[in-house]
Amino acid sequence: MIRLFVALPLPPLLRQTLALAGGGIPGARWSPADNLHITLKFIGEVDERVADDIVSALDGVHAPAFEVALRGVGLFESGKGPRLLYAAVVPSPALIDLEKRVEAALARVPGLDIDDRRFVPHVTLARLKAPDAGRLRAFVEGNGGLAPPPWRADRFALYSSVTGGEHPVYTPEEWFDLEEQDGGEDGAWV
Ligand code: 2AM
Repeated sequence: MIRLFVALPLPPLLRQTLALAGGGIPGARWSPADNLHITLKFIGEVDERVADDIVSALDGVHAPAFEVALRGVGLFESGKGPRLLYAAVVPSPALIDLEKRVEAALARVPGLDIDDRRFVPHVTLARLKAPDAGRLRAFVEGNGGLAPPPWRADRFALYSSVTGGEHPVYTPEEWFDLEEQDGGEDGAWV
């Protein structure tokens, strides 16, 4: 069995910058730079043969390359309080379109039961367990204006995830190119 998810990578320099901004909140487990990405679809544990079918399905995803931007930070809350600190991703039409195309491709793979949670594009900066409330608030307020330079997403990947250590280890197993349009505007293909 292999644990998989589909995601957009972040440029290495941006990953380093975000990782360096972390720290100083007791109760926060910060993502290492290598782990920073934008999940398009979480798949979960599948058999290796199903993984081959997933790669074939994702090979059939055709979508344009597009600009991606991060804007500010936010918190996902559970009944017990904040669980996850993230950098928000500007939800451009092209990004939402890509997520839909990935979802549609995976829906055609027999034996997959993909979660259909609402797509809230984000980059997980830290997982939280009883975080220091004052420090967390200060971080969220201090980074409300986070706006690093946008970058061009020109490929996405099928990542494997190995959990159990201090941090999960994410490895791109297959890359899928997004397509450059000749002289066209950014945006969803019709
Ligand atoms: P998260 O960072 O918001 O927790 C690999 O686990 C990636 O898939 C993570 O970015 C994680 O998102 C995302 N993911 C989505 N649903 C998940 C789930 N049910 N279990 C684990 N990871 C999930």
